[in-house]
Amino acid sequence: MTVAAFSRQIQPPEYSAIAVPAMIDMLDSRLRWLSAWTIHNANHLRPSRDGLKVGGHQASCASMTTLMAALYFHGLGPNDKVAVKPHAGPLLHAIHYLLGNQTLDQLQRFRGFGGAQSYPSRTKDRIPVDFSTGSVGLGVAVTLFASLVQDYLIAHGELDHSSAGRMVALMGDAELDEGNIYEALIEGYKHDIRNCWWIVDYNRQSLDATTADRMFNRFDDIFRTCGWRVLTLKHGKLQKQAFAESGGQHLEHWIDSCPNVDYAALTYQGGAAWRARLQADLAGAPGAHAFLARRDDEQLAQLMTNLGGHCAETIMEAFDSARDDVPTMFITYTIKGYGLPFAGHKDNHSGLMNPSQIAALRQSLNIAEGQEWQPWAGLGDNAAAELQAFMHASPFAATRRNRQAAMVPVPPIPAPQGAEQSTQAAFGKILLDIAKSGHPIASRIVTTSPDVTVSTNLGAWVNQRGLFRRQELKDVFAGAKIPSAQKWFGHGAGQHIELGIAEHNLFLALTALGLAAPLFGTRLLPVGTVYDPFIARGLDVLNYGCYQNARFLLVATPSGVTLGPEGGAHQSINTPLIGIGQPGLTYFEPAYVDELAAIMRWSFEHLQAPDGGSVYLRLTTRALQQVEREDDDWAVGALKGGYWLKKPGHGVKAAIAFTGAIAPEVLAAWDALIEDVPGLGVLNVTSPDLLHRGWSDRRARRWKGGEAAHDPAPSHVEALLAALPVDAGLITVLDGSPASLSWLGGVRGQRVSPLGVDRFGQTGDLPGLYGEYRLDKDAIIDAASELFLD
Ligand SMILES: Cc1ncc(C[n+]2csc(CCOP(=O)(O)OP(=O)(O)O)c2C)c(N)n1
Ligand SMILES: [Mg+2]
Repeated sequence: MTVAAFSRQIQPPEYSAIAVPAMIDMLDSRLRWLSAWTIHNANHLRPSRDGLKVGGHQASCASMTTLMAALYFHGLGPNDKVAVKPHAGPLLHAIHYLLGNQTLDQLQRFRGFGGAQSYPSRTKDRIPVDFSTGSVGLGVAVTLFASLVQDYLIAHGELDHSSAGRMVALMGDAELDEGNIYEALIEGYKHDIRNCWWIVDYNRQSLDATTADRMFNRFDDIFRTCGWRVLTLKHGKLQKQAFAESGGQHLEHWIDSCPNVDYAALTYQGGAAWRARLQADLAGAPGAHAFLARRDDEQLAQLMTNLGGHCAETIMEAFDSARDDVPTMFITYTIKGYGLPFAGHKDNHSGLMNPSQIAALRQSLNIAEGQEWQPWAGLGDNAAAELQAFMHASPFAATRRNRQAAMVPVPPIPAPQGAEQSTQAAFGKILLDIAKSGHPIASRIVTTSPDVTVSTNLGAWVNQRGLFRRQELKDVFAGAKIPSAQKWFGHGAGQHIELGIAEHNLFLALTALGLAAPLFGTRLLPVGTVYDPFIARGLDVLNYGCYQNARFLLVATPSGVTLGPEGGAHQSINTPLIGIGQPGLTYFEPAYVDELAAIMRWSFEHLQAPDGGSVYLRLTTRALQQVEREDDDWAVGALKGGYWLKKPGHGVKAAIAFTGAIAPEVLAAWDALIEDVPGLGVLNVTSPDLLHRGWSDRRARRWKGGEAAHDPAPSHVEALLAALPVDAGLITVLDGSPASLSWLGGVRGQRVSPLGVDRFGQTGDLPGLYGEYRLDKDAIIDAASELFLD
């Protein structure tokens, strides 16, 4: 079914005696009440064990009730997905509560342990949530990338056209200040995205204050420039009718030129203040005096706050006028705190109604005391039944949200051959081999990179698999027979999504691609490459993707001061700590390419496992002499986080634990030390992250009960270090923050000499830099001596 076809399908049901806008209005009040009451209960009624403020955003909810009622029960088609403005989370819970998908217990525990989350969460909430939100801007932009993923799946024959939906973001106006919105907009234009709606709750307030007027018309320009249709819903029907009255045209002009802050303050002050101000400003305007005199204060206040975003008919008409696939931004003017006593007040972002204010709201909605949680309280029986039927007849109510996707089998991945290789080059070769293999996994891998495709060694894969473009893109250089190693042309079957240089977009694309299974029912194996230091640029988005359990392989390369001549601006230092500290992401840093091949195979399975997650590989351009393996014992350990590259001797006094590219320095130091320290062991830590997690997990399990509670098996790092006497010292070393490995001493209480980088790098060759930053053979020998001197 096309988008246009299903829009016809979702016309209001015929049976109802109540017109749809009136249904939306009833829902609007229900949502305003339930969201306010849920927050009130959490703050004022539920016993507090810690005295902490609970919080919640009654005003942010109140400005969106009409919009959400109209969107969910008139706007949405069966395949549409929505990112809800974080602070409107209680509205989403209320909608599901009315539909019977959310329990009273969850609402009563809103913001409490095990209860409904403060901001919609795919993983923590018990209702279906399409996209988590919380960090403003990201939930908006991810919908754009989700529409790109949908197009990718359609073009690859993985999703039928008829199953296409619209990716919708309900956003606060302050989210328009986030730079990631514009980065996404630019990328979206390049990729000709479609089927995306961004609906702005234009309440002209952020957290701190009323927002500045100057940007007002500029947003339209920016979006239109990027190929979007912009629909501005400034006035509701009441206002439009009033403008047509004699004298009403002056009011329209006055509203258009009224500064945001004045409008907000007058809204808060109410009818008498509106009258006084309008009488003063419109004095002498023909017909204006009579126009105002025809309304009492209450009617005047109602008229002045009848903005587009609070008028069901206006919103429904706007939705209906945008049912093609053109990306559309709706600027819907609203009042923050609409219908609540602090409407319009500049400080209302975290404002909470006090008990007498909520009681007044309850009474105004005809809700009897004690009936506060009753879903249809305040409505007559017939109206309640009709409203319920109306809601259940909507495509949204019938939609199953999370989809299941079949697993993609992962073949063995052989290690690239060669005596000297870097992990980065080997990564490129492995992907090339997969591309050529024709194995089913090859068609599920989709790669992406923010303008570092070539320099992270993805070029050969792209030569094989092409760029993804909905419209064909010729390789002009190849056509003109100009020699180039990159033969890139774009087409629907292409498997590399080339991004401009914006790391936010990389992580948003990975997030959307990594949610293909639950969102679209088709599994993709996304691989994104980036320079390791620039992970920091997209860090919040990386966290965002992991938080909602998106599955992707992040390959960050080159890394560390090993990058030599590129200098300090490109040399990553703290990324191993990010790898250790980021939940939902397993960090590996292999030294040798056979480890890399095994880790990549493991990763493709981990990306698909129900209890799996995403993976981060920290790679290097430094070519290392590969080691001769005597057996395959290393392989199991490498996938658990480490193995003894040189087994420690009995009763040995020390061992070196290292990670990654400085393996040659470690082995040279071992050669130099072995006579003085017989049996010196070398522990190759392929994943400081897995070792640390396993260690702390085991400790937690002992105390948290469960099957293994009485005798949890030792973690991998405990088993590894058990090969050493407790009084043996450890030299830890990696090209990164020394804290990434120095904790190893805590596992069994061993002394540690930590080496690593904790100052900014600089340009240089490896001997120069390794000497300066104490990563060379001599530093390792000195660190060993330090252990014995102590
Ligand atoms: C990245 C990020 N920075 C800061 C915040 C804190 N914060 C929460 S809401 C908000 C302002 C929201 O204003 P707006 O988007 O207009 O929403 P509304 O007025 O509808 O509440 C801010 C700054 C956040 N959630 N995310
Ligand atoms: Mg706002």
